Amino acid sequence: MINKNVEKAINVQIKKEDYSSRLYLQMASWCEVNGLGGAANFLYAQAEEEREHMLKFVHYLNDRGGFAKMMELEQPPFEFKNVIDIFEQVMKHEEYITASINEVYEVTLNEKDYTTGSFLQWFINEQIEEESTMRTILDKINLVGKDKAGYFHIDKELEAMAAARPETNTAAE
Ligand code: OFO
Repeated sequence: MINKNVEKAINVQIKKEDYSSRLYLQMASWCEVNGLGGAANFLYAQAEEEREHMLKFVHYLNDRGGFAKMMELEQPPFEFKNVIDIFEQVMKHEEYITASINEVYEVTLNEKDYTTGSFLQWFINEQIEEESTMRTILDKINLVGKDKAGYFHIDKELEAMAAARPETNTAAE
C-alpha cells in the first residue's frame, strides 16, 4: 500500500498535470483563432502530452494501491498578447511544474518510498527536456524579432517542431 503522504502529493501533481493540459489547450485554441496555426499545432500536441503525464500518475497511484482523484480545476487564462506572451507563460509554468515534481520527490525521500522516487525520475528528466525546448523557442523568438514577420517565422518553426514530435499528434486539421 502506498504511503498516504506520497499518495496525497501525487494527487496534487495529477491536478497540476490536468491543469497544464487545459492551459496549453486554451493557448492552442487562442493561437488557432489568431492565425497562428503552427503554434496551435505545437500546443495542441503539448496539451495531449500533459494529459499523458497525468495518466501516468493516475495508473501508477492506482497500481500501488492508492486512489487517483480528479480535482476541480481553475479556469486557465484565455487572453494573450501574442505568441511571445504565450511562450513566456509556458516557460514559467514548466518551471513551476519542475519545482512541483521536486517537491513530490522530497516527500518520497522523507517517507523512504524509493519505488516512487525511482518512478519520478522519468518526470525529472522530462522536465529538463521540456524546459530546454521552451527555452529554445524563446531564444528563436528573440532571434527572429518581435514583429509580424518574426511571428510568422516562428509560427513556421513551431509547425515543423509539431510535425517532428514522436508522440501522438492531435493537431488541428
Ligand atoms: Fe510539462 O510536464 Fe508534465 O510533467
